[in-house]
Amino acid sequence: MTKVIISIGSNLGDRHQYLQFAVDQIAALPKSLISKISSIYETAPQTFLDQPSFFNAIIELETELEPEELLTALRRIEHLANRERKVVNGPRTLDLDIIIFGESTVENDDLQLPHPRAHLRQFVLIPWLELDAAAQLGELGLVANINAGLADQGVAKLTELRLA
Ligand code: PH2
Ligand code: MG
Ligand code: MG
Repeated sequence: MTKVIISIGSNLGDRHQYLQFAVDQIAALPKSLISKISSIYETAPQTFLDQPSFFNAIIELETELEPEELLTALRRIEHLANRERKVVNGPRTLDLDIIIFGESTVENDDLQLPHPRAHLRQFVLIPWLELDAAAQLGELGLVANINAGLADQGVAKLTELRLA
């Protein structure tokens, strides 16, 4: 089994429902078991700023799938959630990104692992730290140290909503 960290995000429609849909679909993947789910965080949009705020969370998955098989499965789930690819980094019902896949490094047009922008994004780092205070992001080292070096990006834990 390989431990995988998946970032899930939504900023269109019922954001909570789309994140729960993602959890349910990921839980049903073959040869895979969800081991941890973070709280939901409401997060200010990054990169492309003129869009609604996101709900983000992190899932830890134990899987025997290959990275490319998992990527294909996650894209299918995005598609099932009515995901449309209109604007790069723009609004989406559901975005599922593999952040790390065990200690694998992958570098091709479809997939880069570890995720090449994860170290810049508190909407990934903060919920990940909730699951694992000792988390490591490949060669960049401790997630806690990376996160401490970033300026505040407006990531707020929602206490009234959760994923089951
Ligand atoms: N995803 C992006 C771009 N910007 N900002 C937040 N807060 N959350 C996201 O999930 C997000 C984003 C591209 O995938
Ligand atoms: Mg993304
Ligand atoms: Mg994506």
